Amino acid sequence: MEQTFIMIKPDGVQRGLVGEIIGRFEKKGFSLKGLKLLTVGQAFAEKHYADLSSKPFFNGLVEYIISGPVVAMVWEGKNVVTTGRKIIGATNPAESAPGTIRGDFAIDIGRNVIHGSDAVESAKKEIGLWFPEGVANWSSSLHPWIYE
Ligand code: 3AN
Repeated sequence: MEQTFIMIKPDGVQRGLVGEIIGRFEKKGFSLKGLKLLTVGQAFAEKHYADLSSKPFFNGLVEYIISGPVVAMVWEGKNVVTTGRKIIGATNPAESAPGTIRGDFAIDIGRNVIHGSDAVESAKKEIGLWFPEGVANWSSSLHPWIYE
């Protein structure tokens, strides 16, 4: 089954949005496979955002991500990468629809509360980076009520 990497950024943790965000993925029917709270260092953040290293906002982005603890998660389910991005909303909160996490809880693009993998391939890469120890192997007893 497909997996995605979701990270609640330092602003989301500081603002007490962890439970709200986890609740949205849980209530949708996705399964939590990995979860930890950690503060990452500069080299790690630069690795996570390597694709954006040429962007003018790169240094600010790295500073923001290392500024406090984040909640790193792996969620599993059918189409979880694409659907997870829909639950999160557009990158710029000014364009994210109400009902999405960023649409409901964020204003500034540089404080947009949450990260979600943008493709199955990047999800695999990010899960490998953030969870080198691997993730849990369990199956929810609710599956027959969620999947046909
Ligand atoms: P997403 O997080 O929606 O996949 P990306 O991968 O384009 O978006 O950008 C990664 C992160 O970089 C965003 N979550 C946001 O925090 C930051 N970012 C993107 N564009 C800008 C920008 N124009 N100014 C400041 N920060 C930005």
